[in-house]
Amino acid sequence: MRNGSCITATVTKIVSDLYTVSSEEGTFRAKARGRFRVKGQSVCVGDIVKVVSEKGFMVINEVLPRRNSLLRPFVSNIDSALIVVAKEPVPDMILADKIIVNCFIEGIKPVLVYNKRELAAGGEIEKLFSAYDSFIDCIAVSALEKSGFEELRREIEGKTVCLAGQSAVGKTSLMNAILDAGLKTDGLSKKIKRGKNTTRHVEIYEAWGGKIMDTCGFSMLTLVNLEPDELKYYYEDFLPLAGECRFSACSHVNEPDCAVKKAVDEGRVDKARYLRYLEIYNELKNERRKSYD
Ligand SMILES: Nc1nc2c(ncn2[C@@H]2O[C@H](COP(=O)(O)OP(=O)(O)OP(=O)(O)O)[C@@H](O)[C@H]2O)c(=O)[nH]1
Ligand SMILES: [Mg+2]
Ligand SMILES: [Zn+2]
Repeated sequence: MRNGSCITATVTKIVSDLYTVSSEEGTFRAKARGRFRVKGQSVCVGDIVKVVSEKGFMVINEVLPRRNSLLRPFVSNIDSALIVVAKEPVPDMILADKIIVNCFIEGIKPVLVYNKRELAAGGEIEKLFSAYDSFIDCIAVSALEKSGFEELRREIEGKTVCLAGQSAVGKTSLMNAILDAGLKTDGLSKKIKRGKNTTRHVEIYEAWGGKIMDTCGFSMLTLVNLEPDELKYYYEDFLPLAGECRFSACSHVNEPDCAVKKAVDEGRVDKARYLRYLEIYNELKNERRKSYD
């Protein structure tokens, strides 16, 4: 690239502070100007950026406004998040519920993907899906057997998606199976039955007519900038019932004549999901209290 020339490109890979950007002009390695990190606005995979050529280096000097973004995984400008859970490690559905909330806040389509389905006992996957399939797509797949891939392809074709979830659920294994590649994967730690955080960077791959981001697994997620009483707006399974609660501002926690609680009692809303809602609600309350102390 000529010195001083400027291009618009997409960030497709970040390894520590080395960025890969792609544009019609080609694929380049770039660095980010320090001020992005200073302002707390770091660059993430999916960002559309302006890159200038300076003395033989490519430098990212502007991040264009994001259509949407997630902090965990840290990605932007996506259509859907494929939230991967598996037979092992034991699914952390609080984590999945929080990712779903963040997706709805950001206008991203959440999809629940159950991997390693060949290990699951009969009825196990259906039971887990029954709490979600009224409001999001749920698909069961196996990276090992390459099964459920027709449904998976439908979620990817023509879209930009990210894989999201705990370590060792098989995000990179799915990526490998889709690409027929040999990216690094690893098993569960025998001692703690948890993942080993094998993938250490985020990268976009192109396959099946779509763009797929493989990301780093995580186990902690704090919902930021959300009031406890706003949480209910991001529970699409509760929304149709809210009109029947006695109080229009019902948060479905302690209020009398709550239609959501009634639906839980009658088995129309999944009880475990409702109990997780209460747990997340209380977590938000505690966060808030702490910030006033
Ligand atoms: N039985 C079975 N094992 C699988 C399947 N998919 C992945 N695995 C195994 O699960 C382990 C973890 O897979 P990874 O692909 O590294 O998981 P990951 O989600 O990318 O993990 P991080 O990169 O740490 O976030 C590996 O030992 C895989 O071989 C599957 O469909 N069936
Ligand atoms: Mg991985
Ligand atoms: Zn209510």
